Amino acid sequence: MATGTGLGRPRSLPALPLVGSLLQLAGHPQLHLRLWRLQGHYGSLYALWMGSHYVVVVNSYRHAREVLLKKGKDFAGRPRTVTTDLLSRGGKDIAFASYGPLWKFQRKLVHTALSMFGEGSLALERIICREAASLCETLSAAQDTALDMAPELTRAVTNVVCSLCFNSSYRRGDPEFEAMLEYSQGIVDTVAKESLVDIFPWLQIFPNKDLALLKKCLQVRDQLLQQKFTEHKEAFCGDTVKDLMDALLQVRLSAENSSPPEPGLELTDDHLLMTVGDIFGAGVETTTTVLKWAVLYLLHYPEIQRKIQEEMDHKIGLVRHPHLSDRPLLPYLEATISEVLRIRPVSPLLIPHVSLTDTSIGEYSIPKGARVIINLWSVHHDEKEWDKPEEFNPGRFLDERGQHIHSPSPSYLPFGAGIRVCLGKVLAKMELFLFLAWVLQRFTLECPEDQPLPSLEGKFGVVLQVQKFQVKARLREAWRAAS
Ligand code: HEM
Ligand code: PLO
Repeated sequence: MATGTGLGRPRSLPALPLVGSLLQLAGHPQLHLRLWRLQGHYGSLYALWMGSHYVVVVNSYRHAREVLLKKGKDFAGRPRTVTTDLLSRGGKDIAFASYGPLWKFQRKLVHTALSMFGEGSLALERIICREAASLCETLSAAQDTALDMAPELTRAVTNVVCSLCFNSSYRRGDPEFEAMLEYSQGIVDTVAKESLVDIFPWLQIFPNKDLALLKKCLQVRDQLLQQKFTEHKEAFCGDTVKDLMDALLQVRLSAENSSPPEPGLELTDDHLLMTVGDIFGAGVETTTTVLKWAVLYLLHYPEIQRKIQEEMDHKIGLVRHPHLSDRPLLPYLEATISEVLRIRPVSPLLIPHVSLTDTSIGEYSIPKGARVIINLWSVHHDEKEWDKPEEFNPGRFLDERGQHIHSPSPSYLPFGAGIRVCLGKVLAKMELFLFLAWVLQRFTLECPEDQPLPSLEGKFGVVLQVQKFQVKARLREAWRAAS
Protein backbone atom coordinates (compact mmCIF):
# COMPACT_ATOMS: atom_id res chain seq x y z
CA MET A 1 0.00 0.00 0.00
CA ALA A 2 1.50 3.37 -1.02
CA THR A 3 1.32 6.28 1.44
CA GLY A 4 2.12 10.01 1.51
CA THR A 5 5.62 9.33 2.86
CA GLY A 6 6.54 7.25 -0.17
CA LEU A 7 6.99 4.23 2.10
CA GLY A 8 4.75 1.19 1.97
CA ARG A 9 2.76 -0.28 4.85
CA PRO A 10 3.85 -3.53 6.50
CA ARG A 11 2.40 -6.68 5.02
CA SER A 12 -0.97 -7.41 6.59
CA LEU A 13 -2.70 -10.60 7.65
CA PRO A 14 -5.94 -11.10 5.72
CA ALA A 15 -8.77 -9.10 7.26
CA LEU A 16 -12.53 -9.32 6.94
CA PRO A 17 -14.92 -6.42 7.48
CA LEU A 18 -15.82 -5.94 11.18
CA VAL A 19 -13.87 -8.86 12.63
CA GLY A 20 -10.56 -7.96 11.01
CA SER A 21 -7.91 -10.69 11.30
CA LEU A 22 -9.49 -12.44 14.26
CA LEU A 23 -9.94 -15.68 12.34
CA GLN A 24 -6.14 -16.05 12.27
CA LEU A 25 -5.90 -15.43 16.00
CA ALA A 26 -8.97 -17.25 17.30
CA GLY A 27 -8.32 -20.54 19.05
CA HIS A 28 -4.79 -19.51 20.06
CA PRO A 29 -4.92 -18.48 23.72
CA GLN A 30 -1.12 -18.04 23.84
CA LEU A 31 -1.18 -14.85 21.77
CA HIS A 32 2.58 -14.19 22.09
CA LEU A 33 3.36 -17.61 20.58
CA ARG A 34 0.85 -17.20 17.79
CA LEU A 35 2.28 -13.78 16.85
CA TRP A 36 5.81 -15.22 17.06
CA ARG A 37 4.95 -18.07 14.68
CA LEU A 38 3.16 -15.83 12.19
CA GLN A 39 6.57 -14.30 11.38
CA GLY A 40 7.33 -17.45 9.39
CA HIS A 41 4.76 -16.36 6.83
CA TYR A 42 4.60 -12.57 7.14
CA GLY A 43 8.13 -11.55 8.13
CA SER A 44 9.23 -10.04 11.44
CA LEU A 45 7.19 -6.82 11.05
CA TYR A 46 3.59 -7.24 9.97
CA ALA A 47 0.18 -5.74 10.52
CA LEU A 48 -3.24 -7.09 11.38
CA TRP A 49 -6.67 -5.80 12.27
CA MET A 50 -8.27 -6.40 15.63
CA GLY A 51 -11.82 -5.47 14.78
CA SER A 52 -11.44 -1.91 13.50
CA HIS A 53 -8.02 -1.33 15.14
CA TYR A 54 -4.95 -1.34 12.96
CA VAL A 55 -2.20 -3.20 14.83
CA VAL A 56 1.47 -3.47 13.93
CA VAL A 57 3.41 -6.39 15.39
CA VAL A 58 7.15 -6.00 15.97
CA ASN A 59 9.15 -9.20 16.43
CA SER A 60 12.78 -8.08 16.04
CA TYR A 61 14.96 -6.10 18.42
CA ARG A 62 16.06 -3.76 15.63
CA HIS A 63 12.50 -2.55 15.12
CA ALA A 64 11.71 -2.74 18.86
CA ARG A 65 14.58 -0.35 19.60
CA GLU A 66 13.42 2.00 16.89
CA VAL A 67 9.92 2.10 18.41
CA LEU A 68 10.99 2.35 22.05
CA LEU A 69 14.21 4.35 21.88
CA LYS A 70 14.93 6.08 18.57
CA LYS A 71 11.32 7.17 18.00
CA GLY A 72 10.15 6.72 21.59
CA LYS A 73 8.10 9.90 21.59
CA ASP A 74 6.29 9.00 18.35
CA PHE A 75 5.16 5.74 19.94
CA ALA A 76 4.57 6.79 23.56
CA GLY A 77 0.77 6.55 23.47
CA ARG A 78 -1.41 3.80 24.94
CA PRO A 79 -4.64 2.45 23.54
CA ARG A 80 -7.86 2.96 25.46
CA THR A 81 -9.63 -0.30 26.06
CA VAL A 82 -12.69 -1.31 28.05
CA THR A 83 -10.80 -3.38 30.63
CA THR A 84 -7.86 -1.03 31.19
CA ASP A 85 -10.26 1.93 31.40
CA LEU A 86 -12.08 0.12 34.20
CA LEU A 87 -8.81 -0.73 35.94
CA SER A 88 -7.44 2.81 35.71
CA ARG A 89 -10.67 4.87 35.81
CA GLY A 90 -10.18 6.03 32.26
CA GLY A 91 -6.38 6.16 32.21
CA LYS A 92 -5.77 8.12 35.42
CA ASP A 93 -2.85 5.89 36.34
CA ILE A 94 0.60 5.67 34.76
CA ALA A 95 0.81 2.37 32.85
CA PHE A 96 -2.45 2.71 30.90
CA ALA A 97 -2.53 6.50 30.64
CA SER A 98 -1.87 8.11 27.30
CA TYR A 99 1.14 10.36 26.80
CA GLY A 100 0.62 13.89 28.11
CA PRO A 101 1.74 16.41 30.75
CA LEU A 102 -0.21 14.79 33.58
CA TRP A 103 1.18 11.31 32.81
CA LYS A 104 4.70 12.80 32.72
CA PHE A 105 4.11 14.53 36.05
CA GLN A 106 2.75 11.38 37.74
CA ARG A 107 5.64 9.31 36.42
CA LYS A 108 8.19 11.83 37.66
CA LEU A 109 6.56 11.98 41.10
CA VAL A 110 6.64 8.22 41.52
CA HIS A 111 10.16 8.03 40.20
CA THR A 112 11.32 10.59 42.76
CA ALA A 113 9.38 8.93 45.58
CA LEU A 114 10.77 5.49 44.72
CA SER A 115 14.33 6.78 44.72
CA MET A 116 13.68 8.64 47.97
CA PHE A 117 12.26 5.68 49.90
CA GLY A 118 13.81 2.86 48.14
CA GLU A 119 16.43 2.41 45.57
CA GLY A 120 19.79 2.96 47.08
CA SER A 121 18.43 3.35 50.58
CA LEU A 122 19.37 1.08 53.43
CA ALA A 123 15.79 1.26 54.71
CA LEU A 124 14.50 -0.63 51.68
CA GLU A 125 17.20 -3.25 51.91
CA ARG A 126 16.21 -3.74 55.54
CA ILE A 127 12.54 -4.19 54.57
CA ILE A 128 13.36 -6.76 51.88
CA CYS A 129 15.66 -8.67 54.26
CA ARG A 130 12.95 -8.66 56.95
CA GLU A 131 10.55 -10.25 54.47
CA ALA A 132 13.21 -12.68 53.22
CA ALA A 133 13.83 -13.80 56.81
CA SER A 134 10.11 -14.32 57.38
CA LEU A 135 9.85 -16.29 54.11
CA CYS A 136 12.73 -18.52 55.24
CA GLU A 137 11.01 -19.12 58.59
CA THR A 138 7.84 -20.26 56.83
CA LEU A 139 9.86 -22.58 54.59
CA SER A 140 11.67 -23.96 57.65
CA ALA A 141 8.39 -24.70 59.37
CA ALA A 142 7.07 -26.52 56.31
CA GLN A 143 10.29 -28.48 55.89
CA ASP A 144 10.21 -31.63 53.82
CA THR A 145 6.53 -31.30 53.03
CA ALA A 146 5.24 -30.41 49.60
CA LEU A 147 4.34 -26.73 49.64
CA ASP A 148 2.80 -24.26 47.21
CA MET A 149 5.30 -21.42 47.53
CA ALA A 150 3.18 -18.96 45.54
CA PRO A 151 1.22 -17.41 48.46
CA GLU A 152 4.41 -17.16 50.55
CA LEU A 153 6.36 -15.47 47.73
CA THR A 154 3.41 -13.17 47.09
CA ARG A 155 3.20 -12.16 50.75
CA ALA A 156 6.91 -11.39 50.91
CA VAL A 157 6.79 -9.23 47.77
CA THR A 158 3.46 -7.63 48.78
CA ASN A 159 4.88 -6.58 52.11
CA VAL A 160 7.79 -4.81 50.41
CA VAL A 161 5.47 -2.73 48.18
CA CYS A 162 3.00 -2.35 51.04
CA SER A 163 5.77 -0.83 53.16
CA LEU A 164 6.74 1.48 50.30
CA CYS A 165 3.21 2.54 49.38
CA PHE A 166 1.40 2.47 52.74
CA ASN A 167 4.02 1.91 55.45
CA SER A 168 2.21 -1.29 56.47
CA SER A 169 2.50 -5.05 56.00
CA TYR A 170 0.48 -8.26 56.25
CA ARG A 171 0.83 -11.19 58.63
CA ARG A 172 0.24 -14.78 57.50
CA GLY A 173 -3.46 -15.52 57.16
CA ASP A 174 -4.46 -11.85 57.34
CA PRO A 175 -7.98 -11.79 55.79
CA GLU A 176 -7.20 -8.55 53.95
CA PHE A 177 -4.20 -10.24 52.33
CA GLU A 178 -6.30 -13.27 51.35
CA ALA A 179 -8.84 -10.91 49.76
CA MET A 180 -6.04 -9.16 47.88
CA LEU A 181 -4.70 -12.47 46.53
CA GLU A 182 -8.14 -13.32 45.21
CA TYR A 183 -8.99 -10.00 43.58
CA SER A 184 -5.55 -9.60 42.03
CA GLN A 185 -5.76 -13.05 40.43
CA GLY A 186 -9.18 -12.13 39.04
CA ILE A 187 -7.76 -8.93 37.55
CA VAL A 188 -4.74 -10.67 36.01
CA ASP A 189 -7.10 -13.24 34.48
CA THR A 190 -9.33 -10.67 32.83
CA VAL A 191 -7.55 -7.39 32.11
CA ALA A 192 -5.67 -6.28 28.95
CA LYS A 193 -5.58 -9.69 27.27
CA GLU A 194 -6.65 -8.37 23.87
CA SER A 195 -9.91 -10.04 24.78
CA LEU A 196 -13.02 -9.69 22.65
CA VAL A 197 -14.55 -6.97 24.79
CA ASP A 198 -11.44 -4.83 24.28
CA ILE A 199 -11.63 -5.33 20.53
CA PHE A 200 -15.39 -4.83 20.28
CA PRO A 201 -16.35 -2.43 23.07
CA TRP A 202 -20.03 -2.78 22.22
CA LEU A 203 -19.85 -6.35 23.58
CA GLN A 204 -20.05 -4.76 27.03
CA ILE A 205 -23.78 -4.53 26.70
CA PHE A 206 -24.10 -8.33 26.65
CA PRO A 207 -23.58 -10.45 29.75
CA ASN A 208 -19.87 -11.25 29.83
CA LYS A 209 -18.36 -13.52 32.46
CA ASP A 210 -14.87 -12.00 32.33
CA LEU A 211 -16.13 -8.45 32.53
CA ALA A 212 -18.36 -9.27 35.48
CA LEU A 213 -15.42 -10.90 37.29
CA LEU A 214 -13.18 -7.90 36.56
CA LYS A 215 -15.79 -5.48 37.92
CA LYS A 216 -16.28 -7.55 41.06
CA CYS A 217 -12.52 -7.74 41.69
CA LEU A 218 -12.08 -4.02 41.06
CA GLN A 219 -14.77 -3.28 43.60
CA VAL A 220 -12.78 -5.14 46.26
CA ARG A 221 -9.50 -3.50 45.19
CA ASP A 222 -11.03 -0.03 45.12
CA GLN A 223 -12.50 -0.45 48.60
CA LEU A 224 -9.11 -1.48 49.92
CA LEU A 225 -7.28 1.38 48.19
CA GLN A 226 -9.90 3.87 49.33
CA GLN A 227 -9.52 2.73 52.95
CA LYS A 228 -5.74 3.21 52.84
CA PHE A 229 -6.20 6.58 51.17
CA THR A 230 -8.67 7.81 53.80
CA GLU A 231 -6.43 6.65 56.67
CA HIS A 232 -3.47 8.47 55.13
CA LYS A 233 -5.43 11.65 54.47
CA GLU A 234 -6.62 11.73 58.09
CA ALA A 235 -3.17 11.14 59.53
CA PHE A 236 -1.25 13.37 57.11
CA CYS A 237 0.13 16.55 58.63
CA GLY A 238 2.33 17.73 55.76
CA ASP A 239 5.68 17.45 57.56
CA THR A 240 6.61 13.81 57.68
CA VAL A 241 6.38 11.69 54.57
CA LYS A 242 6.43 8.00 55.47
CA ASP A 243 5.49 6.40 52.19
CA LEU A 244 4.43 6.88 48.57
CA MET A 245 0.85 7.72 49.53
CA ASP A 246 2.09 10.55 51.79
CA ALA A 247 4.47 11.75 49.07
CA LEU A 248 1.58 12.06 46.62
CA LEU A 249 -0.59 13.84 49.20
CA GLN A 250 2.23 16.27 49.90
CA VAL A 251 2.73 17.13 46.24
CA ARG A 252 -0.96 17.79 45.90
CA LEU A 253 -0.97 19.97 49.00
CA SER A 254 1.87 22.12 47.73
CA ALA A 255 0.18 22.36 44.29
CA GLU A 256 -3.01 23.57 46.01
CA ASN A 257 -1.06 26.18 47.94
CA SER A 258 0.72 27.54 44.90
CA SER A 259 -1.70 29.82 43.12
CA PRO A 260 -2.74 29.68 40.39
CA PRO A 261 -2.62 25.88 40.00
CA GLU A 262 -0.69 24.76 36.96
CA PRO A 263 -3.21 24.08 34.18
CA GLY A 264 -3.41 20.46 33.08
CA LEU A 265 -1.54 19.24 36.15
CA GLU A 266 -4.43 18.90 38.60
CA LEU A 267 -4.12 15.63 40.47
CA THR A 268 -7.58 14.45 41.52
CA ASP A 269 -8.20 11.80 44.21
CA ASP A 270 -8.70 9.34 41.36
CA HIS A 271 -5.24 10.12 39.96
CA LEU A 272 -3.59 9.53 43.34
CA LEU A 273 -5.54 6.31 43.94
CA MET A 274 -4.90 4.88 40.49
CA THR A 275 -1.20 5.75 40.65
CA VAL A 276 -0.75 3.92 43.93
CA GLY A 277 -2.92 1.09 42.55
CA ASP A 278 -0.52 0.74 39.62
CA ILE A 279 2.59 0.62 41.74
CA PHE A 280 0.97 -1.81 44.15
CA GLY A 281 -0.38 -4.05 41.35
CA ALA A 282 2.78 -3.93 39.25
CA GLY A 283 4.97 -4.26 42.31
CA VAL A 284 3.25 -7.45 43.42
CA GLU A 285 2.33 -9.35 40.27
CA THR A 286 5.53 -8.89 38.26
CA THR A 287 8.18 -9.64 40.86
CA THR A 288 6.20 -12.56 42.33
CA THR A 289 5.80 -14.03 38.86
CA VAL A 290 9.55 -13.86 38.18
CA LEU A 291 10.30 -15.50 41.54
CA LYS A 292 7.90 -18.33 40.70
CA TRP A 293 9.56 -18.81 37.29
CA ALA A 294 12.99 -18.79 38.95
CA VAL A 295 11.97 -21.46 41.48
CA LEU A 296 10.39 -23.56 38.73
CA TYR A 297 13.56 -23.43 36.58
CA LEU A 298 15.70 -24.33 39.60
CA LEU A 299 13.56 -27.46 40.10
CA HIS A 300 14.20 -28.38 36.47
CA TYR A 301 17.92 -27.60 36.62
CA PRO A 302 19.29 -28.81 39.99
CA GLU A 303 22.87 -28.46 38.71
CA ILE A 304 22.31 -24.72 38.21
CA GLN A 305 20.91 -24.44 41.71
CA ARG A 306 23.96 -26.25 43.05
CA LYS A 307 26.27 -23.87 41.17
CA ILE A 308 24.53 -20.83 42.70
CA GLN A 309 24.90 -22.38 46.15
CA GLU A 310 28.58 -23.16 45.61
CA GLU A 311 29.16 -19.56 44.53
CA MET A 312 27.35 -18.33 47.64
CA ASP A 313 29.20 -20.69 50.00
CA HIS A 314 32.49 -19.58 48.52
CA LYS A 315 31.87 -15.82 48.41
CA ILE A 316 29.55 -15.21 51.37
CA GLY A 317 29.71 -18.32 53.50
CA LEU A 318 27.08 -19.43 55.96
CA VAL A 319 27.64 -17.16 58.94
CA ARG A 320 26.14 -13.98 57.56
CA HIS A 321 23.14 -13.06 55.44
CA PRO A 322 23.41 -11.87 51.86
CA HIS A 323 23.40 -8.08 51.33
CA LEU A 324 22.75 -6.00 48.25
CA SER A 325 26.42 -5.07 48.18
CA ASP A 326 27.11 -8.77 47.48
CA ARG A 327 25.68 -8.47 43.98
CA PRO A 328 29.08 -8.15 42.26
CA LEU A 329 30.26 -11.21 44.22
CA LEU A 330 27.49 -13.43 42.89
CA PRO A 331 27.57 -13.16 39.08
CA TYR A 332 26.14 -16.64 38.57
CA LEU A 333 23.03 -15.81 40.60
CA GLU A 334 22.69 -12.51 38.72
CA ALA A 335 23.10 -14.36 35.40
CA THR A 336 20.40 -16.84 36.43
CA ILE A 337 17.99 -13.98 37.15
CA SER A 338 18.80 -12.43 33.75
CA GLU A 339 18.19 -15.76 32.04
CA VAL A 340 14.82 -16.24 33.79
CA LEU A 341 13.79 -12.75 32.61
CA ARG A 342 14.84 -13.67 29.07
CA ILE A 343 13.32 -17.11 28.71
CA ARG A 344 9.98 -16.25 30.35
CA PRO A 345 9.44 -12.50 29.91
CA VAL A 346 6.88 -11.34 32.48
CA SER A 347 5.25 -9.00 30.04
CA PRO A 348 5.50 -10.94 26.77
CA LEU A 349 3.86 -8.25 24.61
CA LEU A 350 4.79 -5.26 26.84
CA ILE A 351 1.78 -2.95 27.14
CA PRO A 352 0.64 -1.97 23.64
CA HIS A 353 2.03 1.37 22.41
CA VAL A 354 0.19 3.78 20.09
CA SER A 355 1.71 6.04 17.44
CA LEU A 356 0.99 9.68 18.24
CA THR A 357 1.88 10.89 14.74
CA ASP A 358 2.37 9.57 11.21
CA THR A 359 5.77 7.92 11.42
CA SER A 360 7.74 4.89 10.27
CA ILE A 361 9.39 1.68 11.44
CA GLY A 362 12.29 0.52 9.29
CA GLU A 363 11.21 0.91 5.69
CA TYR A 364 7.51 0.93 6.50
CA SER A 365 5.14 3.80 7.08
CA ILE A 366 2.97 3.72 10.21
CA PRO A 367 -0.11 5.93 10.46
CA LYS A 368 -1.01 7.99 13.53
CA GLY A 369 -3.20 5.98 15.91
CA ALA A 370 -1.75 2.54 15.06
CA ARG A 371 -1.38 0.14 17.98
CA VAL A 372 2.11 -1.26 18.16
CA ILE A 373 2.70 -4.57 19.88
CA ILE A 374 6.31 -5.36 20.71
CA ASN A 375 6.55 -9.13 20.92
CA LEU A 376 9.20 -9.52 23.61
CA TRP A 377 8.87 -13.27 23.37
CA SER A 378 10.13 -13.10 19.75
CA VAL A 379 12.90 -10.65 20.71
CA HIS A 380 14.10 -13.01 23.48
CA HIS A 381 13.78 -16.19 21.38
CA ASP A 382 15.31 -14.95 18.13
CA GLU A 383 17.56 -17.71 16.81
CA LYS A 384 19.73 -15.20 14.98
CA GLU A 385 20.52 -13.55 18.31
CA TRP A 386 20.44 -16.39 20.84
CA ASP A 387 22.14 -19.75 20.70
CA LYS A 388 19.44 -22.41 21.36
CA PRO A 389 16.98 -19.83 22.76
CA GLU A 390 14.70 -22.43 24.43
CA GLU A 391 17.64 -23.75 26.47
CA PHE A 392 17.92 -22.40 30.02
CA ASN A 393 21.55 -21.38 30.23
CA PRO A 394 22.58 -18.64 32.69
CA GLY A 395 26.17 -19.04 31.47
CA ARG A 396 25.29 -17.13 28.30
CA PHE A 397 25.10 -13.95 30.42
CA LEU A 398 28.65 -14.37 31.80
CA ASP A 399 31.95 -13.26 30.34
CA GLU A 400 34.66 -15.80 29.51
CA ARG A 401 36.02 -15.87 33.05
CA GLY A 402 32.54 -16.20 34.52
CA GLN A 403 33.06 -13.12 36.64
CA HIS A 404 30.99 -10.39 35.03
CA ILE A 405 27.55 -10.36 33.68
CA HIS A 406 26.73 -8.94 30.26
CA SER A 407 24.11 -9.62 27.61
CA PRO A 408 25.56 -11.52 24.67
CA SER A 409 22.93 -9.93 22.42
CA PRO A 410 21.20 -6.53 22.34
CA SER A 411 17.98 -8.48 21.70
CA TYR A 412 17.08 -8.30 25.40
CA LEU A 413 14.53 -5.87 26.86
CA PRO A 414 12.81 -7.49 29.88
CA PHE A 415 11.80 -4.09 31.30
CA GLY A 416 11.09 -2.40 27.97
CA ALA A 417 13.14 0.72 27.14
CA GLY A 418 12.82 4.45 26.55
CA ILE A 419 10.05 6.79 27.63
CA ARG A 420 7.77 4.00 28.87
CA VAL A 421 10.49 1.86 30.43
CA CYS A 422 9.43 0.04 33.61
CA LEU A 423 9.36 2.32 36.65
CA GLY A 424 10.17 -0.48 39.07
CA LYS A 425 13.24 -1.97 37.40
CA VAL A 426 15.70 -1.11 40.17
CA LEU A 427 13.32 -2.17 42.95
CA ALA A 428 12.46 -5.45 41.19
CA LYS A 429 16.13 -6.34 40.68
CA MET A 430 16.90 -5.67 44.34
CA GLU A 431 14.06 -7.94 45.43
CA LEU A 432 14.86 -10.76 43.02
CA PHE A 433 18.47 -10.83 44.12
CA LEU A 434 17.84 -10.71 47.87
CA PHE A 435 14.91 -13.12 48.00
CA LEU A 436 16.69 -15.75 45.90
CA ALA A 437 20.01 -15.31 47.71
CA TRP A 438 18.39 -15.71 51.15
CA VAL A 439 16.37 -18.78 50.17
CA LEU A 440 19.20 -20.56 48.32
CA GLN A 441 21.71 -19.92 51.07
CA ARG A 442 19.57 -22.04 53.40
CA PHE A 443 17.43 -24.35 51.28
CA THR A 444 17.64 -26.68 48.35
CA LEU A 445 14.43 -26.55 46.36
CA GLU A 446 13.22 -29.86 45.00
CA CYS A 447 10.28 -31.33 43.20
CA PRO A 448 8.32 -33.57 45.66
CA GLU A 449 9.25 -37.23 44.91
CA ASP A 450 5.72 -38.33 44.14
CA GLN A 451 5.09 -35.57 41.61
CA PRO A 452 6.17 -35.08 37.99
CA LEU A 453 8.30 -32.02 37.13
CA PRO A 454 5.84 -29.14 36.69
CA SER A 455 5.26 -27.67 33.25
CA LEU A 456 7.43 -24.84 31.97
CA GLU A 457 4.63 -23.58 29.77
CA GLY A 458 3.33 -20.14 30.69
CA LYS A 459 -0.21 -18.85 30.52
CA PHE A 460 -0.58 -15.70 28.44
CA GLY A 461 -2.17 -12.64 29.98
CA VAL A 462 -1.21 -9.19 31.20
CA VAL A 463 1.64 -11.11 32.86
CA LEU A 464 2.96 -14.49 31.67
CA GLN A 465 1.67 -16.64 34.49
CA VAL A 466 3.21 -19.80 35.94
CA GLN A 467 0.96 -22.81 36.44
CA LYS A 468 0.50 -23.91 40.05
CA PHE A 469 3.19 -26.25 41.38
CA GLN A 470 4.56 -27.60 44.66
CA VAL A 471 8.05 -27.54 46.08
CA LYS A 472 9.95 -29.25 48.84
CA ALA A 473 12.32 -26.82 50.56
CA ARG A 474 15.04 -28.95 52.20
CA LEU A 475 17.28 -27.25 54.74
CA ARG A 476 20.83 -27.58 53.44
CA GLU A 477 23.16 -29.81 55.45
CA ALA A 478 25.86 -27.13 55.28
CA TRP A 479 23.48 -24.54 56.75
CA ARG A 480 22.29 -26.93 59.47
CA ALA A 481 25.87 -27.71 60.44
CA ALA A 482 26.92 -24.06 60.45
CA SER A 483 24.02 -22.93 62.59
C1 HEM B 1 5.94 -1.04 32.80
C2 HEM B 1 8.49 -5.15 33.19
C3 HEM B 1 8.43 -4.74 38.03
C4 HEM B 1 6.02 -0.56 37.64
C5 HEM B 1 6.61 -2.20 32.52
C6 HEM B 1 6.78 -2.72 31.18
C7 HEM B 1 7.51 -3.88 31.30
C8 HEM B 1 7.79 -4.08 32.69
C9 HEM B 1 7.97 -4.78 30.16
C10 HEM B 1 6.16 -2.16 29.91
C11 HEM B 1 7.05 -1.25 29.14
C12 HEM B 1 6.38 -0.77 27.86
O1 HEM B 1 5.16 -0.82 27.74
O2 HEM B 1 7.10 -0.36 26.96
C13 HEM B 1 8.65 -5.41 34.54
C14 HEM B 1 9.34 -6.57 35.08
C15 HEM B 1 9.30 -6.46 36.44
C16 HEM B 1 8.62 -5.22 36.75
C17 HEM B 1 9.97 -7.69 34.24
C18 HEM B 1 9.84 -7.38 37.51
C19 HEM B 1 10.84 -8.17 37.35
C20 HEM B 1 7.82 -3.56 38.35
C21 HEM B 1 7.68 -3.03 39.68
C22 HEM B 1 6.99 -1.85 39.57
C23 HEM B 1 6.70 -1.64 38.16
C24 HEM B 1 8.25 -3.68 40.95
C25 HEM B 1 6.58 -0.86 40.64
C26 HEM B 1 7.25 -0.48 41.61
C27 HEM B 1 5.77 -0.35 36.30
C28 HEM B 1 4.98 0.77 35.78
C29 HEM B 1 4.97 0.63 34.39
C30 HEM B 1 5.74 -0.57 34.09
C31 HEM B 1 4.29 1.85 36.60
C32 HEM B 1 4.29 1.54 33.38
C33 HEM B 1 5.26 2.58 32.83
C34 HEM B 1 4.61 3.52 31.84
O3 HEM B 1 3.70 3.14 31.12
O4 HEM B 1 5.04 4.69 31.78
N1 HEM B 1 7.24 -3.03 33.41
N2 HEM B 1 8.23 -4.64 35.58
N3 HEM B 1 7.22 -2.69 37.45
N4 HEM B 1 6.22 -1.12 35.25
FE1 HEM B 1 7.32 -2.81 35.42
C1 PLO C 1 -1.86 -6.70 38.15
C2 PLO C 1 -3.10 -7.01 38.97
C3 PLO C 1 -3.38 -5.85 39.92
O1 PLO C 1 -4.45 -6.16 40.74
C4 PLO C 1 -3.62 -4.58 39.10
C5 PLO C 1 -2.46 -4.30 38.18
C6 PLO C 1 -1.95 -3.05 38.13
C7 PLO C 1 -0.79 -2.65 37.29
C8 PLO C 1 -0.41 -3.67 36.19
C9 PLO C 1 -0.50 -5.09 36.80
C10 PLO C 1 -1.95 -5.42 37.31
C11 PLO C 1 0.02 -6.16 35.82
C12 PLO C 1 1.43 -5.84 35.31
C13 PLO C 1 1.52 -4.44 34.70
C14 PLO C 1 1.04 -3.44 35.74
C15 PLO C 1 1.45 -2.10 35.18
C16 PLO C 1 2.79 -2.40 34.48
C17 PLO C 1 2.97 -3.92 34.50
C18 PLO C 1 0.70 -4.38 33.41
C19 PLO C 1 -2.92 -5.62 36.15
C20 PLO C 1 3.67 -4.48 33.29
C21 PLO C 1 4.41 -5.72 33.40
O2 PLO C 1 3.68 -3.94 32.24
